Amino acid sequence: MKKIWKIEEVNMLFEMPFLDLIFNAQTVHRKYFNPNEIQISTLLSIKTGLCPEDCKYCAQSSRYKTNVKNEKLLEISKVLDAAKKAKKSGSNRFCMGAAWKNPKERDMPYLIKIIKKIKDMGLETCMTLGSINQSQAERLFSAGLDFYNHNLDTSPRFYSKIITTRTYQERLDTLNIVRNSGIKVCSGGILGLGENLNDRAELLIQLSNLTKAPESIPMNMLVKIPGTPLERNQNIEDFDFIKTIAVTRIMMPKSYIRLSAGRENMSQNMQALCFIAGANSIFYGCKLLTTPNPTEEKDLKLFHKLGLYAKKHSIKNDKIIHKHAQQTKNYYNALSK
Ligand code: SAM
Ligand code: DTB
Ligand code: SF4
Repeated sequence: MKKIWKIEEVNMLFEMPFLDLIFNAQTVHRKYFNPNEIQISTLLSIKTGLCPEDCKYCAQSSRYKTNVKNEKLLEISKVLDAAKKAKKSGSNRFCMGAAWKNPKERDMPYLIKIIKKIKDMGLETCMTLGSINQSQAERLFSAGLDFYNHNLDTSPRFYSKIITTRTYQERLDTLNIVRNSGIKVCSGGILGLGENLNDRAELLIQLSNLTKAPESIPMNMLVKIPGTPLERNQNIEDFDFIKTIAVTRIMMPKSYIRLSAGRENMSQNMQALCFIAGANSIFYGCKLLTTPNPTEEKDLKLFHKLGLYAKKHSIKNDKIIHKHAQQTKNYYNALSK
């Protein structure tokens, strides 16, 4: 039976000595996952800027004067070129984001076409388009959409300090619609918004208490965007971020946890600790939606140092990762005998 987490239990996890918490999280992680395998996704912004929403962290909200160059819906050929490149570099999922409150009916044929074409390339597909209705979700699912990303971002209490143009309930409704349509759910949050420990615990409770926990949980560290109200926020402590990953792993043992925005400002040691705490997915490629991400070369070097390899990696020509994948797979198979 599904465990319903209470706030006191989650707070107890956060209060555990760091090493005990990490050990527990890694133990849980090994029950369900190969600890050396990382799922990698590539992101592309298919419609950038001029978003009517007021998310205080976002470079793309029309309310703030940021350095983002606004762009119309990207041409289909450009989206497909980016997907081909992502596949070639070893990603197994292509995630597309649009700065919308919700997709309009006139956008549906475009979205359906790119999903079909990208699926034909043998890639998994993910989209994040804001709120969607049941009929849209069903059509995206029929086209082959594997995942829909819509983050709860933070606790219900703190949410209204960050976003006023979309309610928390609307987010929960969208997640429900996505779940019922058959599309897999990708939902997580951002740390460093100014939330307290209780807010982090409440966010994880909301995620784990959904009808079914999200298959994919992106954990973002705030990227401070000049011009947004949060540009001068205090940094979150590395250990607090790592602890949140560990608690997420314990509460949602079967979900992929993605180390998402913010890796550009994380040391390799910090990222390694996040993997030990149970993170097993990253965004791969030098750009997120509008901000920089570590280069593929830098990430491959990190993978090599840690003996990690990409899930269902399709990098046939990359000798480093291919050889290493085989070695780590053999090692893992030997261990689990
Ligand atoms: N417009 C769509 C939406 O909000 O659902 C999709 C794109 S939106 C950029 C996806 C998520 O990225 C947000 O919910 C937030 O969690 C994360 N995000 C956006 N800007 C960020 C920033 N500056 N730092 C960290 N995470 C960010
Ligand atoms: C998610 O949770 N993080 C990604 C993805 N879902 C769409 C977006 C991160 C955006 C970081 C800021 C930017 O590049 O504009
Ligand atoms: Fe718009 Fe999404 Fe940015 Fe919010 S996070 S302002 S909805 S693009």
